[in-house]
Amino acid sequence: MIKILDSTLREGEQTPGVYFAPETKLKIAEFLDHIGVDIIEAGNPAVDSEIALAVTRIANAGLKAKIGAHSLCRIEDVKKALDCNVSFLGVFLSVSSQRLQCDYNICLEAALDKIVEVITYAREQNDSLLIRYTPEDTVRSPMKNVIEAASAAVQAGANIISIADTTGYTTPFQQKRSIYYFVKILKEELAKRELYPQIEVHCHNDRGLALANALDAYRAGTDIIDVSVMGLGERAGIVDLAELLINLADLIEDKNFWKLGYLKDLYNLVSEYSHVPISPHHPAVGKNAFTHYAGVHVTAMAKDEHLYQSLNPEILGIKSSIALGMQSGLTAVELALKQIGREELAENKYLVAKILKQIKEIAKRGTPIDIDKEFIEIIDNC
Ligand code: HCA
Ligand code: CU
Repeated sequence: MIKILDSTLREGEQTPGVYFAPETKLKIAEFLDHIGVDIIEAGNPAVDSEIALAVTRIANAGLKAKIGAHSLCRIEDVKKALDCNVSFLGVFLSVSSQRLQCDYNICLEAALDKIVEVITYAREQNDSLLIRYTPEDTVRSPMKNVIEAASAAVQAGANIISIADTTGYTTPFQQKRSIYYFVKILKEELAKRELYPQIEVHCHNDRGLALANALDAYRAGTDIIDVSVMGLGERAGIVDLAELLINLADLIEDKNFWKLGYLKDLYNLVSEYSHVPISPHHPAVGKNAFTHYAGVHVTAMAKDEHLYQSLNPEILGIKSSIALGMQSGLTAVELALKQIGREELAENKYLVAKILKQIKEIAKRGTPIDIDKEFIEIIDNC
């Protein structure tokens, strides 16, 4: 069964301007736990003592999900992470040629030594800790380096190797540049060495392909996929939690495995505290995700919702709705009258036409018409 790692509290908090207070983080973590996320990456405790406090609180909150800390590949940082009582530790160190040369100024052997030293240390501290090693910027690193680093990490005690598309470079249609290829090759090469870690993918959205790449990785047999609420993260962010779950739910047997009904409240909470608005046309959770507008659509929907919906809004705890405006037809007015409990007025065809004319006039201002408020005023004026 595919596992989900949510990184709203770590990668998501790397969105410029975003800050979540510890109590907000706990609330977000509780929602993620209700939904059925497997791992919650709660922060990098070495960044700030308040982050360490939040990670500790979440780790001690008795949630079902594994609670994880993110850490540079340094013993002093790993110590801070383990002090938070986490059950998951993610350490990262790039083995790309550029990074080894211009940044760390070390050779591959020295990088491997560091990886082994840090992971051995973490494993010695805790037998049951889930340890992930990420060769950051995996997909732009020489495959040979990635295989060496991953093998060394697993032999030192890592359970998971994450393939990070740190810069959103992969694309499903170019074989050697696809995450599908990376998952397959890495699994095969490690299996040749009799190493069988879980494989995770971390897809950034710089090219708008994060979700496509995550699904490509699923097809290749990845074990874990990283996400965040609203895809929050550095630059263009990562895979969006809701978008991934509605797609995976179609592919797995138990359609109710994830409790998607909590998504909307979680998104509203994260949007409120991150000050990042939810796009109205965001799949599954946006205001318009199940709102029907043009006359032809609304008339068809009144007969059978499947005609313009391939997703069932009920699994998300949402009801489909209609919008009123320039594109509306008479059916929309009749449905809006029903919505406000005045369906008897729909008998008066002359009145319905007059209301529609009025709606189209108001629509020219270019903002939505609220059925439960402004529509009532329109009726009163007709
Ligand atoms: C970062 C980079 C990272 C790390 C992912 C990981 C990436 O912000 O530190 O450690 O698995 O995209 O490579 O998010
Ligand atoms: Cu990232």
